[in-house]
Amino acid sequence: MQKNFAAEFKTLSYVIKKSQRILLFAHNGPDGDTAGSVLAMKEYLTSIGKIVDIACNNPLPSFLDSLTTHIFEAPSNLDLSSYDASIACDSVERGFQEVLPILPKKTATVIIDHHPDINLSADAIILDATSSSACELIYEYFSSQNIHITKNIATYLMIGVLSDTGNFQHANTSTRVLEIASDLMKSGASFSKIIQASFANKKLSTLKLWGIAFEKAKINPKNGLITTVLTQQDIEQCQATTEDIGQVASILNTVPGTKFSLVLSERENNVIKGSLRSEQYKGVDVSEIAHLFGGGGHKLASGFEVKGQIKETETGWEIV
Ligand SMILES: [Mn+2]
Repeated sequence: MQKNFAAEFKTLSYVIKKSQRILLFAHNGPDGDTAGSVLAMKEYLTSIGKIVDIACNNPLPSFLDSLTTHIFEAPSNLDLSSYDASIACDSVERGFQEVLPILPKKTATVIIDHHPDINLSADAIILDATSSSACELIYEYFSSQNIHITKNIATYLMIGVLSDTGNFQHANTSTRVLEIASDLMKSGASFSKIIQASFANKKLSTLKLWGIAFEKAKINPKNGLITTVLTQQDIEQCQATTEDIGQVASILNTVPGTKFSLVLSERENNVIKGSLRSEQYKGVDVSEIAHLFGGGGHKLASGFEVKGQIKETETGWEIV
């Protein structure tokens, strides 16, 4: 974290103090960072007597089943007018923008994010694109307020840090990230349990889907792009889910001689998701490509969505 959030942290602390009912929001297609963030927040807020719900348009990712008993509720199942405060954590433009206008004026709103180019307004915005994860920012908040980090909180924050740094492999693994991880381990976060649940726990359906993705991968020697596609049919054929696609772009990006990776995958409602990855030493800013397609993200990890379907041809594929 490079910014000084003393004022925003003070506002967040005040909002929490004055609120009885708090709504946490996790982004669509929840990953380890958004989930770890809202779970850590829920654990803390509940411990100080608040009534807390977690809203998300999708259920808790199944890889977290062994690490938590909390659940995610669909926003439509909650009385959105009943909360004193709402805190959205990570990639807030994936879902929270739909909830914000529905919340009553009395509801205080807070955004905690590490994605650049966020265009939502809220009563407090804690946004730092140099942070590895939303969980890193929440850790900084807890430590600024001398909030005790329990074993569960430590585990949840560690899930986000590990998830967004690719187990300390990506360029966002700063010395601060390692200090935080060390402190979280001292507080009882089980590194091996998280790795086992989230990274080392690959179902056969996931591996089969990866097999299809790797089989189809192509390298463009002109620009160093390694790319592949996954259709809805591929996903169904392996009895996999869209959750299983998450790591494909990062793995392709490890192929020697490539500069960046792109995975195009068909989602529901005629949407194609593009996931882009690169590494610091490769010197490519993938967020520039994501911007061309109306998406966004970081220099080394970005995404976009376009309408259409993937049509596979003899020479490759096209979007129709
Ligand atoms: Mn994140």
